[in-house]
Amino acid sequence: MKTRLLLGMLAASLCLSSCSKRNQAPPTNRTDRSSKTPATRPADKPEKPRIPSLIALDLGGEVKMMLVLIPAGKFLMGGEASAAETARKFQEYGSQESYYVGEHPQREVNISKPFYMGRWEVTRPQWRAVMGSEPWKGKKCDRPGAGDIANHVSWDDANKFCLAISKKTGRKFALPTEAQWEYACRAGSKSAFSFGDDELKLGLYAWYAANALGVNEPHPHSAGQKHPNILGLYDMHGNAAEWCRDWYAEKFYQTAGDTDPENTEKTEHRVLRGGQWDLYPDACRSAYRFKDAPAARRCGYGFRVVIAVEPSVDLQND
Ligand SMILES: [Ca+2]
Repeated sequence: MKTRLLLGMLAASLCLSSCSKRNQAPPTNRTDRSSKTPATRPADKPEKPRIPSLIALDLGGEVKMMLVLIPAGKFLMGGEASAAETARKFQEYGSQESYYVGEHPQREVNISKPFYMGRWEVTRPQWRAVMGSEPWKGKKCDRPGAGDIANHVSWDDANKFCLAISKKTGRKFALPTEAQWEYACRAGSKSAFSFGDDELKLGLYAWYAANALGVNEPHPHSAGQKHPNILGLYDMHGNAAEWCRDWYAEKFYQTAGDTDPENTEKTEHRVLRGGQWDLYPDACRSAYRFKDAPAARRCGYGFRVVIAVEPSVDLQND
């Protein structure tokens, strides 16, 4: 009886695929795709070249900058939990609800164009190759083990770098908007961090208070030592805080447009994202926003850059 039942189920299961095909109505007109699509593409319609997922731009002196392709798409921008819940979750670090209100309301944002983003925060060799200077030299965090991240740079400095590297390479470099930054950081995730919600895993992906400042390493660390996110971007959480293109406004998310939002309305501060080597996990979350004056230079401040996929597309520098 059991055998018969099994055979019956097997027959039924096979029938799900083969019988349904038999029962399909035949093509009723000549627009059926399989009968029209030629085996090869006509010679006058060449296949569109594939966009490389990683490019390396030569900055001279054997210094290169690698940039990762970030596809266009939609995502939920902003706090993964309410400001009150986030404050409760991170209360052991002295968190307060007011730290997180700027992350709300969480909203769907459309990043309408693909772009390339620096695989790493801008490094010291890259900065030297473009600017010929060393803004971190002699600062309190310039000490053995400080690694190769270009830090102690202001927003104004970072913007000058973008202008100079654009001139050098012929590509239009810019700082990412904070929407581009969070989209790239999240890499499809909706959790507190790009790898999930478990802050105990943060040390695998980030230099932050527990494994930098807290172990007497009060400085950024060299690029690419931790795990990248799923897009291949390193140190989006922690290490250097990253300047973004927008002016900071705490209520910007309440009024910003849904497609490629950017706050171009002047305020006293520019946006920083990703937390930094001396901050707690709450400030290294994908959604966390903070700010400083455009001229502020601090040991924790660095940046990464973006360029358009098509060289002809303009990315605005202020
Ligand atoms: Ca960072």
